[in-house]
Amino acid sequence: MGNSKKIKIKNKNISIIGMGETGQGAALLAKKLGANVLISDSNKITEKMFNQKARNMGIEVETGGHTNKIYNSDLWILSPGIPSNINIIKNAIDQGIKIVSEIEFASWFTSKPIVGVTGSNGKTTTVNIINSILIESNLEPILAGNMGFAFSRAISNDLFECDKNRVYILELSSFQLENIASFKPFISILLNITPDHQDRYSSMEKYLKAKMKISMNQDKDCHLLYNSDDKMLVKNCKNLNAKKTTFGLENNDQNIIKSDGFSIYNDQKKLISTDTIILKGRHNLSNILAAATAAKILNVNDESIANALSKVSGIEHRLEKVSTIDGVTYYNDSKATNIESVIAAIESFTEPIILILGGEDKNSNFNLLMPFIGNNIKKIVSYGKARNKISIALRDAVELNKVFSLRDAVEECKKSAASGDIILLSPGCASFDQFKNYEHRGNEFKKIVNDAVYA
Ligand code: UMA
Ligand code: ADP
Repeated sequence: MGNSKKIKIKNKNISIIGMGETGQGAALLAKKLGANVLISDSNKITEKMFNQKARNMGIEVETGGHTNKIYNSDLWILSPGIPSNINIIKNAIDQGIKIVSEIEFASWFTSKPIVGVTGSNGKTTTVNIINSILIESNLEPILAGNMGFAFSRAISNDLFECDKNRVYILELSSFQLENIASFKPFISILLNITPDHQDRYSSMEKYLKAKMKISMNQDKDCHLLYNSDDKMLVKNCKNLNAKKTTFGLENNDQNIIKSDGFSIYNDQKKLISTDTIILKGRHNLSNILAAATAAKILNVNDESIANALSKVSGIEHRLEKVSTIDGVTYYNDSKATNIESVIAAIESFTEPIILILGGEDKNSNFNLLMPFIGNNIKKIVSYGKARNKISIALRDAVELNKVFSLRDAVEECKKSAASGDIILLSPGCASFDQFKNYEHRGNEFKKIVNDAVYA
């Protein structure tokens, strides 16, 4: 639970670094708590709505560069996109300024239970499933964190009046966990650990270390729920303090919620048949088992869990069916930004796939896709900054064409597509070389596909 009200920030000078969703949420919360707030961004940002609101509230805003004002501070709140090794952070540390992540900061001001979800893949899907289940129960969930709504904003909204049954469900990235100190979820969920963000972390150990911080303050009153199919997690969770529970498709005896692939069971009792669940794919079954187990820990009854699972559907940009044109079905999986999520996508289909990979490389190893190219990958089209690297890694295993843009990639796919095939955008890279973010890339893909319908 949080350190509610123990930390006084009234009249303290707080610098908030980064004016994205995180910085804005943190600035609003800090100001409501009576701090002197400066929000500073290295880029020129013309967020008129926020600028106006900030000015009205007495928040100082500087954009287009960090000035020395940022050092006139008792506390820094750091946005997750800002890596810890840059000069301004080194300077702040030298000057003895305390630096925390926004997740840590927000957690100081609540004592309500937090369910924190981290892992390399499946976080957004799992937090959404948990949210859907808790909505069916007597609990009052709020979803926040890496899914796009800052935890500070949620806490700020609840600051003066909070539902007594409030539960915060937080999607937590490794970036957000880097600078936590006392953050203590009631339930921590570790979904899986596979290579990701190798452009920010110099080793897999460093990435794993950031993820494992989710449980560092948990004691025997807290729960740690982890995937028993994931060897790295099994090894690293063994000696942690929290009460441990597992989930997984391999059905470890310790699991509370199990599945034989056909149904999901709570102990021996059947909760739901898997063919009535809209969310498809083995990876999603794993996410569902994690979410249902968390709900059991929160004492949600079986009926509420089954009701929610029968309704929960896919999330935009995650194996999202776009259209079927001339018998060819297009899927938008723009959020697949690492190799493991591409593998999950490939394994979700038995039909022939023409796969679009590419974008901005995160120092990933595309060779890891080799064993999964198997029978159903008919062709790969690589695009964007990473197109040459992908081509070098995979061109000996399958027909592969390189193009520059996403539009060219779709056109190239079409040349080889036959009725019954799937054209799948599951890029295995970040989007930032040609798009604002993965949503922008996914929306452009859908537009390109749908343009063809009306052409
Ligand atoms: N900036 C500075 N100084 C610097 C460097 C950057 O001021 O030296 C500024 C940038 O100009 C920018 C701001 O900092 O305006 C960026 O902050 P941010 O990247 O942390 O962006 P936010 O809008 O606050 O979004 C963050 C998460 N982004 C990242 O972790 C990169 C969002 O996750 C999250 O939804 C949001 O907080 C709310 O919690 C996005 C993401 O890509 C979706 N996450 C990664 C992922 O899912 O793989 C981890
Ligand atoms: P995250 O929030 O961790 O990025 P999402 O739920 O947004 O996860 O899914 C991101 C990508 O990973 C999508 O392509 C999705 O199909 C895939 N995915 C979801 N769950 C899993 C899982 N458990 N294992 C592997 N891939 C997954």
